[in-house]
Amino acid sequence: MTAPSTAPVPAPHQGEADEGWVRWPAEFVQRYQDAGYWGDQTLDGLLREWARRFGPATALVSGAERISYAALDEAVDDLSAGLASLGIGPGDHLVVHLPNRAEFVTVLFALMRLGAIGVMALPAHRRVEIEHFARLSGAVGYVVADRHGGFDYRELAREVVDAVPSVRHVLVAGDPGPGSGRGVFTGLAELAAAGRSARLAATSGAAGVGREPGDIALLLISGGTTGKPKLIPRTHRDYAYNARASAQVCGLTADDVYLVALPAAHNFPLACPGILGAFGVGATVVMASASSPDVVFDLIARERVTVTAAVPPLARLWVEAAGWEGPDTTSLRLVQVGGAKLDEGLAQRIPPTLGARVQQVFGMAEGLLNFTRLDDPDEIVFTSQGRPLAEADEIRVLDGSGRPVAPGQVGELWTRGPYTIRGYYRAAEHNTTVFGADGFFRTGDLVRQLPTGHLVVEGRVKDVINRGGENVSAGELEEHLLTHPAIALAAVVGLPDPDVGESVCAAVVPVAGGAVRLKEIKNYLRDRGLARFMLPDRLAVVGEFPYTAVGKIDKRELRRRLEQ
Ligand code: OOB
Repeated sequence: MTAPSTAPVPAPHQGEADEGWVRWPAEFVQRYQDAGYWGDQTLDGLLREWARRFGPATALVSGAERISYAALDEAVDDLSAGLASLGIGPGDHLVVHLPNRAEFVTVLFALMRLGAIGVMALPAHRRVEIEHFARLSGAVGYVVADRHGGFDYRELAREVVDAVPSVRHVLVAGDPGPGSGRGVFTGLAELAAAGRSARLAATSGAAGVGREPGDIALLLISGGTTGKPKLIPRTHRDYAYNARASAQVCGLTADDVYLVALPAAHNFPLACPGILGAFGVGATVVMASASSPDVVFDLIARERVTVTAAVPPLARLWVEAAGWEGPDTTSLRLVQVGGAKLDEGLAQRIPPTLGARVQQVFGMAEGLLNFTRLDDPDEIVFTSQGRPLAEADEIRVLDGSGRPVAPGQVGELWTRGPYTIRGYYRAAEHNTTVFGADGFFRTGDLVRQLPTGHLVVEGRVKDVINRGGENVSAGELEEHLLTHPAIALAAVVGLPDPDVGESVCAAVVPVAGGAVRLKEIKNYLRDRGLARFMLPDRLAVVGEFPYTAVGKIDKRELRRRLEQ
């Protein structure tokens, strides 16, 4: 085995400055093509093929709309012609900020068909994030819904247009509102209608503009909790593999009905296998306008949903609500859970309450995906976060000085592979700190690998609290706290302390009617055999945790609140 090189990249690669992103070296392109990971089609080219293969089958259900594969492909042609009439074309960036509705899908593919690039903002993002995405990408357009979840996105759009001069177009799903009088606001429906007329008048169809499968298809947002969110360039061919292989691991077929309960713009419901993986096999995708149990259970029963994906706090909500409501989930066969550590207790409650198998997914927008397999033993499914998707995923578990840890020991996960990026978009400086010279990506996740190859996530490198020189792993302490019968949710954070640098604060949400006190918790943990230095210094009992845009517990925000 060659010694892993984790030395920082000395300087941006040639070409990075020009293009703003890092392509795979030629040797790897060859390798991934030869091994069959990468095909020679763009994602919108694949949509054409799916329309031919699955034509009349239902591709998409959103509210009262049911759209066949053939109609979806047509709608994408119409919209892309409309976008082209605004002067939007190859290499243009647009921030796409849509909730789960049909337009999310048509916009995504229409942009690809033009060679334009969507930046996949999440509905919960607000002005600070959107302006950051728009500036960083040099966006010419901003695509929003009129209103969603009690928020008027057109008002936000006005602020963004004023603040970021490159943004010339605001495209609105629904009512473009009074802002349309100022010229920059256009309704997506009228744009598609205009595009349709133009297409019918033209002698030849508005064909794709010839982006290559190795070009950027879309920019995902990093889930990272340090600094500003990064943009993640995913190419057509790496993302197509991502979706296709994920669908295979889930045994997805044309008979499946996939429910998008998480925000569609997130990698998990978009391509793991999500929307793109479902389309690839001719399955039906159902958009949930909200992820609440009432909305989700209604859709599962009405559409006979077979597969869906959730983050752990959402899965907990569903499990608890199912206990009360007794929903009809007889169609459901698989619930994927990922995005944050799923505790074993919750994992075990999913099959009996939701009537489906659980699959743990440990993934990241940067690429690497790990899945528990459908035929893994329960023990593995409940206690591990899965094993890598691809044979060609290279995994290294390294200690702080870049040396491999002994098998089974905890270390930081580094990875490289056919769908893991080689650099963030327009982030040459930051890239030198998180990508090794050999292209390995430093995930920041602490893991240990089981003899079966499955990974167990033990926390984040930065989520270790240094209390006077002693290292307390937040993730480990959280797992112990969660075994306490009165604790529903736990998050451990370090708070500034004049004496020891950082003190250990356990924030907990008690179970309904549950009471917790620091002294009793410490006794409980001590009885479980925890060392004295692992015990929390403070206990914060809260009614609710703050959540990130995709619904993970937001520790940064929690820390900020606790510090105040
Ligand atoms: C998914 O992607 P991101 O980019 O929002 O977040 C990635 C980070 C990982 O580096 C890890 O720290 C954490 O989220 N994470 C997990 C986890 N899945 C993700 N930590 C523990 N257990 C898990 N199962 O979150 C994402 C992307 C694709 C599929 C699923 C999740």
